[in-house]
Amino acid sequence: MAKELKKNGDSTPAGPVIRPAVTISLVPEARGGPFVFWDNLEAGCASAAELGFDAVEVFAPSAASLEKAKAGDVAASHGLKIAAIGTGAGWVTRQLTLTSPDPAIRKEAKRFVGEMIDWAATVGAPAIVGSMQGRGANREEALKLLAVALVELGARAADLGVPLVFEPLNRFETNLVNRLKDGRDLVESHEIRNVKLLADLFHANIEEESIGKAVAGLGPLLGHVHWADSNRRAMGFGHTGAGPVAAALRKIGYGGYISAEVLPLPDSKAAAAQTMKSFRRYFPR
Ligand SMILES: [Mn+2]
Repeated sequence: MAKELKKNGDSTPAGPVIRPAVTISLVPEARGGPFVFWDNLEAGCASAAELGFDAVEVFAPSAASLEKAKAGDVAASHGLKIAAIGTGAGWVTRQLTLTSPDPAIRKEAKRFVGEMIDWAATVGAPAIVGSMQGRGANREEALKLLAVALVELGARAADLGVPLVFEPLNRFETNLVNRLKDGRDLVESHEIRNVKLLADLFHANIEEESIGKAVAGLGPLLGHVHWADSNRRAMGFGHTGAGPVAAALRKIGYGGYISAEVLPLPDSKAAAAQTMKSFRRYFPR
């Protein structure tokens, strides 16, 4: 909150601050996935800090692994916050989903995500439910199960003073919630509380008529952004028009992170550096 005022001495509040974050995966089984830094939290944080990021988003095997790694302390030692914690390792490593027809799998998925929520809250961060939504052979039934899970997990996060973040995914990754408006409709129904939406611009590029309009349509329900280009590379390395998206974020007064959930191409540092270049272009401070 140190940058509430414009640097030129104008005392007009500059509005909510948008901050850059970058992903670090600590999940070997996720190799090939869209994460900038890999395997080494300390080294990833050092690079992130050097490049000027404010925070890291961590994709970890479990809440216990984050606790053991003292992930909050490692980030803080580099002057970084934890922007968010991904929960998809439950799917990647154990095929858990919140909408499995098998109640034992659903129960274990809820336990897995619940522990991630609990740990993330200790560093003031939200957990993200993306691939843990699963894909349903019976879509209507799966959507009901998803709503039940989000009611429960949203309440758990609320008790700890953090939101839960839900991420619509493109059609090749789920048949449940593909578009941001569908995500909004879901979390505004079924007594779901304290659940915000994640706008992943790679998914949005596939599913939305207009990414900017879809993002603007979320208003205050927008809780996190995955700042990725059309091909899942760093913004600027594909063909998404970032300008209208940045304008939409400012229009709705978004004050969270834009996080680079992108492929480490041509390499991790180049992807991270390109992300900061696009951040500085579209969100000059
Ligand atoms: Mn994403």
